[in-house]
Amino acid sequence: MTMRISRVWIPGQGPSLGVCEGADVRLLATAAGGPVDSLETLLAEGARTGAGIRDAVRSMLGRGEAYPYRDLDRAPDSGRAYLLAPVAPPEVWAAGVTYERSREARLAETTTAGIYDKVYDAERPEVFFKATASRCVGPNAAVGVRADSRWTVPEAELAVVLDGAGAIVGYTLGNDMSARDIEGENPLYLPQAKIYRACCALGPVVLVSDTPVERGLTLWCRISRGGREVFRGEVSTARLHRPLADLIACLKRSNDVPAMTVLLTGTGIVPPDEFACEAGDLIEIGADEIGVLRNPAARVV
Ligand code: DO4
Ligand code: MG
Repeated sequence: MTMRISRVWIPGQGPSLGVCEGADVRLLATAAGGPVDSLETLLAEGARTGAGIRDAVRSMLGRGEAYPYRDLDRAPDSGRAYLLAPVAPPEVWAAGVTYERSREARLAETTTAGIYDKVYDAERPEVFFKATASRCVGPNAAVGVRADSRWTVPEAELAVVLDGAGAIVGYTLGNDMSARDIEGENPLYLPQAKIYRACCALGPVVLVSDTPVERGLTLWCRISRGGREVFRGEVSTARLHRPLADLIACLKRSNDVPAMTVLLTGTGIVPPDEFACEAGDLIEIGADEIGVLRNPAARVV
């Protein structure tokens, strides 16, 4: 059984969690009628009762107001209700070169032959620090293209939300915006290619599931310019070259994982080498089970 949990900005109140029910999002409310403001609060409630996150949700449904999802899926405006990133992660980490397509793309951009081939098959995966909550944006907010990059692309990725023990709380979609020119010039520039203002988009919801879903999703990415599609690609997560459990285990090696850490699992969709993202492009990343994460791109200085 699955459940899709969103986080909604409510004017005059602040963030509130909601659950997708058909075409609506129903807000969760405590017994006292107050909002449930984060996934962390929900997790703590599930742990307190011992019943888990889904039973915690069930006990909080029925009291909250319902909003049509399509009315929430709009650009942030504090005067109206809208979708926030479903989680505010203290840390976002990302795995790299986990799909054959990503390996190919890195080989094309790099001046340092050999490193991407080696990491694809090595025992140790590439896992790097990507972002903090302050550098992440939610649905419909602008995602960043560095002012000093001429070749930036979105990377559509399955993202997992982890608890403090590193167990999977749920799944969402992530955009690991990447400056291919900066990364390609010298691998030591990877942090600059990857970490900057609005470098990561997350959402639209967190999928909570009884069973692992990470091998059975089809992720797609569409980029439109001036209302016209300029790129579309898709990949099955079955093509992920490493078990997700191995990526999480690597992240946890000699490292504490704060609750609500997000791990991006790498991209299997890369636009052709001649494509560079421009301000105003609309980037959509989707999976049937999770929804569509839609963000315009903007230059960040
Ligand atoms: O080594 C570069 C980053 C790779 C990456 O982000 C990916 O494969 O998704
Ligand atoms: Mg990536």
